[in-house]
Amino acid sequence: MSGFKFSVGPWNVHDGADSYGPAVRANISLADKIKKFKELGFSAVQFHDDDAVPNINELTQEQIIAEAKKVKALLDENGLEAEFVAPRLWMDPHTIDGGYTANCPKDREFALWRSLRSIDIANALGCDKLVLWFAREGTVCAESKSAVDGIRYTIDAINAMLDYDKNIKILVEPKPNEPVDRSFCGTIGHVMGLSAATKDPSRVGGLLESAHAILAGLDPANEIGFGLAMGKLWSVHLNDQNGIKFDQDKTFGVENLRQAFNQIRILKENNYGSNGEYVGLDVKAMRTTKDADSYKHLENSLKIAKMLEEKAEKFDYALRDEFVKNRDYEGLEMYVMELLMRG
Ligand SMILES: [Mn+2]
Repeated sequence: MSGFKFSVGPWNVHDGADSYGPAVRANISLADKIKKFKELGFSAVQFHDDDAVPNINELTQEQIIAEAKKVKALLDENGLEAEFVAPRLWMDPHTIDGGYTANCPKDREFALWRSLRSIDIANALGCDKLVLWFAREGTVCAESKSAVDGIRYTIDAINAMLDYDKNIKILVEPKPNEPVDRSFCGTIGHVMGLSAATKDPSRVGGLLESAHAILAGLDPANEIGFGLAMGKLWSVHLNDQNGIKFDQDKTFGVENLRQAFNQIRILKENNYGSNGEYVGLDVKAMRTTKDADSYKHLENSLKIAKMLEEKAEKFDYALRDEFVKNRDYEGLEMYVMELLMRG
């Protein structure tokens, strides 16, 4: 029995289109996805603003809230919670140069408008978390923006969100690159610095994605540990990634099992989830996956996470302490490998 509650986003079941080719699977409706997420054993759903409210730009605030309430009813019918809402700022014609850090003031205003509407949607869905993935907050042409102004604009935008809703919590999801070449806020350490510079650091924390940490050349478990040490790790996107290249969102644990084990272990050791935090699985199906297997990568990620939970439960802390006392790290390492490799 898993001690974690798991969450997932509608984008984790997709048609397989990538930068080099069109869709290869049929689209599945949000209603069907939500029903299936419940069957698979998820407890909550994560949303982009326009996952919950398509055509959001065309609607008034009242219409947006009314549309979001329909999605809330869908969640209630299936016994699922909403975990968070994230403004999808990277897909819009207004944000081709970024959102909060765009050089054009009108585009920065648009980014804030979408963020405040995302808070409205979160309230309608009954959740108090807003996630900001800074997709285009950085540069492709390094001289095109000031990194100093970019971070100051970002702090101003977060402060406006904190003012707008006294209960909203902001979770920043760092990523060092892609689609930008250079991000202004690439790691959980950056996020904690940003949090400290806002008007209410107690409501600004982080979401760590395994693949994003690996893209930064860092260990995801230690990034998780940094957020936990600050008391500000409020969500995770567990997945896997083969080295420093494009963001792959592979099934959790399939590239580096020991690294995956250590992510689960550090979450368990620190009672992650005891304040209602979810373990999000942000994974994508392979392009070769057939329609009938549209959810297989999610099933596999859940299975692997739960199997690693069992391994973490078996981890012998007294034995670890003995190895540490004798400074026998060769022995400790082999113990971990045997724990992972033996049934
Ligand atoms: Mn990713």
